[in-house]
Amino acid sequence: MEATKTINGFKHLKYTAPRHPKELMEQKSLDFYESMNQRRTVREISSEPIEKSIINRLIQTASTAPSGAHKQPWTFCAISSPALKKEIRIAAESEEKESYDHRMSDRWLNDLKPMATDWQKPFLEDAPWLIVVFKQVYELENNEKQNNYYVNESVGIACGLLITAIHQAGLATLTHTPSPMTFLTKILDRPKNERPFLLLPVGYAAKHAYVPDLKRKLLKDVAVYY
Ligand code: IYR
Repeated sequence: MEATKTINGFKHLKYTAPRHPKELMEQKSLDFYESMNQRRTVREISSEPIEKSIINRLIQTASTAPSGAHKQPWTFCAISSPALKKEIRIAAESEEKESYDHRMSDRWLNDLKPMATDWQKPFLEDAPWLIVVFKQVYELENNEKQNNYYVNESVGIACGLLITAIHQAGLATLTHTPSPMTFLTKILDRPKNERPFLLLPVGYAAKHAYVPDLKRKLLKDVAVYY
């Protein structure tokens, strides 16, 4: 079989998926599930430094995500500057205080009680790195706006891979979505085609970190077989 072929004038490469014997597949899928089942949203992050080379690789992993028409409509802003982290914390806490005090419904506040969250976000300064993920809603082609495809799905999948990569590196994160989060566009000086999508502080879990005693839904409650 040829190593390459041409379709619509584009080169395609022969693909060989890595294939495992059945028992190894059983073992690897079980091991990976058990490892991922240990992932927890951690709100207390240690200030212990993390090498930039690690952050680079986590972002490279996230950027392997599939995306609509392979547009890869994402930008990962990695912030370690204490001054910028402080600026982000001040802006986020100001929005969060308004949300907790006035914008969120009683039902919402009640649903958050098990998570023990409030408007204060010390992890935005404690974490050695903040990764702010932006989605690129359109591209500029010859000065014309061209919308990207399935942007939320694509960037959501990339964030899933990022969270997975962070966990498997032995680090902790949480999905932080201050609302509204337009202040991030300004502080990070992002171009007009980008919108903030998710903010992930990255670091070691603090030694004193506690997480709520949450239970995950069982397979029978999340899967339907036909
Ligand atoms: N964005 C707020 C509130 C919040 C909302 C949900 I839904 C959560 O699962 C957790 C928090 C905050 O970060 O505190």
